[in-house]
Amino acid sequence: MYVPLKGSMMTSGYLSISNQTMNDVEISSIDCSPVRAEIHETIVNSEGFMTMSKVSSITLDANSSTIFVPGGKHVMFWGLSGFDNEYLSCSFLLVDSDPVDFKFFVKKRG
Ligand SMILES: [Cu+2]
Repeated sequence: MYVPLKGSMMTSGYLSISNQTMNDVEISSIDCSPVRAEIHETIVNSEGFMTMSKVSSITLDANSSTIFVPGGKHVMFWGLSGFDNEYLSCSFLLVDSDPVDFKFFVKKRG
């Protein structure tokens, strides 16, 4: 993820996730508190405009992976202006399973 552009409250983060278990895993949401974060997906609507919307959940089949990329799935963050740590701790909340903790590496711009 990148720190927000100057004057912007929002920024986005990208990652890849792999499910190395024998079971399907459903990610219901992300928690990066105290930073507000949501899983989003960029979609092109019927008029050809790019919009993004909150993803209600992501299902990862057993032994599969998914990649968050610009123009696709991403994590949206709010209120990070002035954030000065190298990492942001987050966790994915799973349906029927314990949360998975991980860290975003926070890149400075320019
Ligand atoms: Cu977004």
